[in-house]
Amino acid sequence: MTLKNDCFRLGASELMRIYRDMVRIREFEEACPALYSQGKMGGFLHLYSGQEAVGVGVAHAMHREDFMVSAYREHGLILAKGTPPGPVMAELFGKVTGVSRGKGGSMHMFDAERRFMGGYGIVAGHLPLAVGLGFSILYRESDEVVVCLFGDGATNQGVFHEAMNMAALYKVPVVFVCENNGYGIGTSVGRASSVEQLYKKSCAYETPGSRVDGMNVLEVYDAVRQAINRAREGAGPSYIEAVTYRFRGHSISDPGTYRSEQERKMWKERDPIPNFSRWLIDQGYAGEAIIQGIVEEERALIAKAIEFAEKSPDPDLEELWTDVYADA
Ligand SMILES: Cc1ncc(C[n+]2csc(CCOP(=O)(O)OP(=O)(O)O)c2C)c(N)n1
Ligand SMILES: [Mg+2]
Repeated sequence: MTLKNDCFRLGASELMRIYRDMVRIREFEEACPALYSQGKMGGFLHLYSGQEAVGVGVAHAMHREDFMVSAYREHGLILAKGTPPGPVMAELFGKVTGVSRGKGGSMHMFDAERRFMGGYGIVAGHLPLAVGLGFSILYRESDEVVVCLFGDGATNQGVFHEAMNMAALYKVPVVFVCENNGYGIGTSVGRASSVEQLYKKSCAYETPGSRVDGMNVLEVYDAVRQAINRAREGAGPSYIEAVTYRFRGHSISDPGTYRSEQERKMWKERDPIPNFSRWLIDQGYAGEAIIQGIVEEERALIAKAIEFAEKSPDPDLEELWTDVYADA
């Protein structure tokens, strides 16, 4: 992997924030399995470890007022969009202080203030929502952009094609980002998709498609920022396939036995975090002590988030009747 900072030439402080954000997600995700085993979290739990370079590269390429919409593997994405770890952890604990007041859990996180518009459990079900959100931007004659993230499995759904068609037809400001982690649960891309280079699926809609190394945060950043600029200028949607890997099973209950040890090892060597920290050191942006200090700070931040979640109250029973309809 070659990390290059010659496209948008990011400054030292942004590069260090990128590193910190990836570490925050890893520390958050790696704290979850033990808490789940202790019965502190319930329901599904889909972890993002390994895919941090995609979420963080995307989030850094966005403006604060741009919208992010994603599938259910989204703890890392909402953190990358700027939501503090406390309310994200509290959501996993089902507490009232959670981002969705404890009613959404792992798959249905939402932070309208930071323009993280969910967290959806139906594979590809959120793509039309992203297009609708994009259409509302056109309607309001505003210059925000929507970035819609989804898995490789979503590209085999009919609704993926409907969304791509409508977005291109109306030149909607949406950037579609496919996180191709090689599997939909235990089914490899090659067994589910007639086309393995998933970026090619956008050509039917005359939407520019490209493939990037999803373990390389700067490559993701460059591609997404270019696509966002294009959308903001009114030129319509783009589609980016980021090739990545999840280090853990599909969900907490998946031991992942369908993947060979050799495959896992190969991808672990491509871990986006140590590769980026090595690059930061080699390029003179930081020394070992600063890199290690960031890990310790983020670990402490996650410990505080866990404490916040533990101490927070459960939702009141009355909460069962609220947030059922938008105006209720
Ligand atoms: C419409 C629909 N069909 C099936 C499922 C069951 N399901 C949950 S996750 C998943 C795999 C999706 O894989 P992918 O889109 O690659 O996302 P990843 O889990 O790899 O991030 C499936 C089939 C679902 N949630 N929704
Ligand atoms: Mg997948």
